[in-house]
Amino acid sequence: MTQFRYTDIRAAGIGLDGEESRQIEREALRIAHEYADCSLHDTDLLHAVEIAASVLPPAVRKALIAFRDEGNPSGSLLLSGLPVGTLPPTPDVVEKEPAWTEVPVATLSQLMVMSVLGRSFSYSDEKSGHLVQDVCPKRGAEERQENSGSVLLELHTEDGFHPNPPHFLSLICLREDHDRVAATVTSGILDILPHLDPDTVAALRRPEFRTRFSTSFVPDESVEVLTDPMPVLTGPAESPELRVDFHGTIAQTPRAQAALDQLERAMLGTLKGLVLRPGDLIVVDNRHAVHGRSGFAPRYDGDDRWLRRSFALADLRPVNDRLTGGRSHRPVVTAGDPRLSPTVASV
Ligand SMILES: O=C(O)CCC(=O)C(=O)O
Ligand SMILES: [Fe+2]
Repeated sequence: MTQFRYTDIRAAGIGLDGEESRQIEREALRIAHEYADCSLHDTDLLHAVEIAASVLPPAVRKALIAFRDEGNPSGSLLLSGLPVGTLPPTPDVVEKEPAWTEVPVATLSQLMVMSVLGRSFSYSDEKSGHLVQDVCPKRGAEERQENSGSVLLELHTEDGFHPNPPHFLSLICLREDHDRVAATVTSGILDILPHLDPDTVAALRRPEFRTRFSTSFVPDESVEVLTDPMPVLTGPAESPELRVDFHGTIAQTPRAQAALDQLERAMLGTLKGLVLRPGDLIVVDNRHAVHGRSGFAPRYDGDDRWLRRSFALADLRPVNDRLTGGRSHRPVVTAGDPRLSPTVASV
């Protein structure tokens, strides 16, 4: 499988007009000027962003507030027409990743949107703890099941292996892929619950699934670390929360495997998505939806697909003692962790 089949959601997106977009751009440039020497993790900068978010059009704020509090069946929300500003070439190696001050308009516009949904945060293990991270194809990483790859990225909730996965993630598009085929897709648990039989739902609620930690979250990449057995679905019957990665979640029993297969089939059958264009921003409700991306062909010519991603938590208080360097979550697997012992970590 190299492509997903999905219903296009562009028409359901909320568009900003030129004047609305220019107003956001002006606010972003003002903050960028005032905080030019600061890290994005700077508390005063983040407060300035949150205050500036009042410049978002009321219809956009209302949609974000409703999405934050109630969600929706598909678990995603699309905004279009956000400003991205003047852009440097698409980075293709980690060392060349631009500082936020080189992409101030897109970065601060995205953080304004996220500030309506929650509190921006990151993981110190990943992409140097950047609060907004580049998502672009990396030479040599083509086959990886990570956002630096370019083969089809299988459906997943973000960081489902982590004790504190993001509640929301957003992806803003700066550049499309050359062939305009890289579709970002989502599937919401509320959309598919009616397609699951009660035995499958019961099986998904049993702690019979282990999920592999992403290699960047493990100090020794050669060791596979898995979560303890846990359920895929938890919480209220009518609106369960979801943690799954169809590449990294390993069912521990035949009934768990059958349920996981059924869940994946149902999700693949109800995908919503689109090929993001510059100025599009998609928000994913990470407790209620999976996301993925179809395959595409990078050229590494500075004009490749380029998204930027950021995470938000509904509340920082429960994780405040685990944050470092601003809003970066400390590593959860460190050298000496018993889970790094091959006997514990092996499947
Ligand atoms: O590239 C995309 O559209 C999605 C990538 C992704 O899953 C992520 O960055 O978390
Ligand atoms: Fe992802």
